[in-house]
Amino acid sequence: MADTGSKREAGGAGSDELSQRVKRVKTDSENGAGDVKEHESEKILSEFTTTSVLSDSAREKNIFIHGKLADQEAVVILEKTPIREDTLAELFSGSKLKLEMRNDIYSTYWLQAPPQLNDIKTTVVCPATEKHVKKYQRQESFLVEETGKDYQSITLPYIQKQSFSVQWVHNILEKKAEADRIVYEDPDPAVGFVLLPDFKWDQKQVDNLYLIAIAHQRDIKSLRDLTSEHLPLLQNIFHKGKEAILQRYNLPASKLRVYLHYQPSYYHLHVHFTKLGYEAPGCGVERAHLLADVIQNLQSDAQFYKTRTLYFPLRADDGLLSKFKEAGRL
Ligand code: DD3
Repeated sequence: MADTGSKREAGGAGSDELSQRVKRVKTDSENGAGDVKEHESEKILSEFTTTSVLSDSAREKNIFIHGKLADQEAVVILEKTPIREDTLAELFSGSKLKLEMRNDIYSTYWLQAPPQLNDIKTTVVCPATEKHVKKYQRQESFLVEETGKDYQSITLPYIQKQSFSVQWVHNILEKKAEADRIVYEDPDPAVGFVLLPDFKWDQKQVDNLYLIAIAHQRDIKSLRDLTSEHLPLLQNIFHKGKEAILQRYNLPASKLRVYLHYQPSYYHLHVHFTKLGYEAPGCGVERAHLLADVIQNLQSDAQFYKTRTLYFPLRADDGLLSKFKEAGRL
């Protein structure tokens, strides 16, 4: 890949990248294997009817919509993508301008970009559960203090009872989905992992790079399960993940934020790799734990994450928050 300037194009992002992506549309209930054909997915949103707008952000230029897709509950997420330096020439030469106003040396316009530069990144969750709908509803959040004992008596029973589906994670590990998006894999069952772009990332510029490393081991739910036993796995993800990102995207470790979430949004061990300076959702101090710190903490205390009090935000409608309230911990 040629380095064409200060803003590199992200590797693997060709002109038919969007069509590559829609080919992979599938649902949990299909248990992995049923790809929707490209021509079928082109029009699926023409049948979408809006129930309500769950949230939107003028600053982030996105909107989360709850609605119905052929009698099934669905969540659709629309997001305008950043303007890329490598498309500027095409944008200036291929667009029409409509004057809005002129005043002295100032003038404003509406630029009508050619369709290929006007993509809106779209995520469809269908059939969506109540949980999916709630996840995107704007909500107040509360900081919870979870001791090691609270984890055993409140959080663990709750997550076991919920049995959140990680079918999509297994699909990735088994190459039933997104196999063509894998950036790096170490297939070792004990210390191996799959590194691939998180689907929040449009992969069109490295500025908002976001990859996830998913462990091959399936029995680690979260940070709370980690002990010094897992150091070889964590160090392997840390070193080989950074190396793979340097190779593919030409980004050195000094430009990366490598961290775990607690609470995670899915209970299968994974590590986030985002570009430093990109304020990815969930990278704040109340949820993110730097992998480098996690490794050091486990090196000095094998049981660190089993015994420490951990703090994390929960949304007002989160079932786990009710459990903490019932236990008089909030
Ligand atoms: C998810 C967290 C999870 C709704 C939404 C997202 N990266 C994923 C399926 C495939 C993926 C992800 C759950 C779900 Cl919008 C419910 O995220 C995924 N594939 N974050 C990739 N590459």
